[in-house]
Amino acid sequence: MTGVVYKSTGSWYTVKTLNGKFYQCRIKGKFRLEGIKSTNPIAVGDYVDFKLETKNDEETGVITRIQERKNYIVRRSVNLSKQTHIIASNIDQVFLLITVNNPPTYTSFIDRFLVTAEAYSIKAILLFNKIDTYDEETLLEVKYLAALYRKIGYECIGISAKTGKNIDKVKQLMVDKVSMFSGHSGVGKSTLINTIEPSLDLKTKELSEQHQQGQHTTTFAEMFDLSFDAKIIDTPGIKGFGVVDMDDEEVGDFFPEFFKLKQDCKFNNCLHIHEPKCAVKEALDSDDVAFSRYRSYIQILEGEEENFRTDNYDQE
Ligand SMILES: Nc1nc2c(ncn2[C@@H]2O[C@H](COP(=O)(O)OP(=O)(O)OP(=O)(O)O)[C@@H](O)[C@H]2O)c(=O)[nH]1
Ligand SMILES: [Mg+2]
Ligand SMILES: [Zn+2]
Repeated sequence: MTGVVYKSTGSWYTVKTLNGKFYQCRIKGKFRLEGIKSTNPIAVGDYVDFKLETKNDEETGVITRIQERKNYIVRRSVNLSKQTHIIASNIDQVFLLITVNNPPTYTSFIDRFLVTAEAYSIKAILLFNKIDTYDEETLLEVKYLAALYRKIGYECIGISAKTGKNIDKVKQLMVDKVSMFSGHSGVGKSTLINTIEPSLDLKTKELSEQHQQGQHTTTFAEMFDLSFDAKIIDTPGIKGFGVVDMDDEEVGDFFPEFFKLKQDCKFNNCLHIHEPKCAVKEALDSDDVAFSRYRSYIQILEGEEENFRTDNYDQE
């Protein structure tokens, strides 16, 4: 039998077959995919083959094979620096939810996220959420950031999961696709999914409550079928983002605005740091490249970790 993984809780996987039936499946013994060292061998979105077992009148499945992944998005595990955690696979696009405050999302985080999406060729869309709560000054900041990222080529939408503002635009983008929702804990991923599809009634939580417990509200990634021919993956909030290992020369290629300028640099292997006649540095001086983007680039090159604390992925 073949199906798609809709949920993974560590040892059990919820798999939906092509004719719409759900099975609880597990893996037996060691199950490793060649080439990827990950803390989880199977992720939400994976297509798997499995065989059925009946024990005590209960039918469960044993996964025998993972079909090749079209793509996947990972975050590097904090404790095991060489290991990665696959958040989800076979996704068409990823929406990054951003809040300017409550909680704050910094450009270093946005940029790391975008680099990861570029590295895996996954379309990324930026959603600036909670615009119903912002004062004029904060709205100006949203406008500034949206203009910055639009100029690079990323679609940006200001939304309110609470009032429903611009949610129709988000829905339009989702039709016929598998979308993943990502962002810090508390930015409103689950709230947005509930606004899009109220019948799902996902658990959401006030920020103050979250802090008291030091817990994320959503603890496992999960895929849902929506009523308008769309699939959505809700994920637990991520705090820090370790970009997957990549060569220094590669990093700039995942900043689309740097990549476009690269051909004008004097050296074709230019790292845009100290080299003479560097088109990226020139664009930085004339404000055609944003300083925050350049700073994120240097941080990634220097291997600086973002404010890493443990999050749910490290406990799985
Ligand atoms: N005012 C306002 N509040 C919002 C909006 N979106 C979400 N919230 C609130 O923000 C809080 C956190 O929302 P959640 O949906 O639980 O956040 P999450 O991103 O799913 O968090 P994790 O599951 O922990 O990763 C809740 O109290 C929501 O009601 C919005 O657009 N406006
Ligand atoms: Mg949530
Ligand atoms: Zn250069």
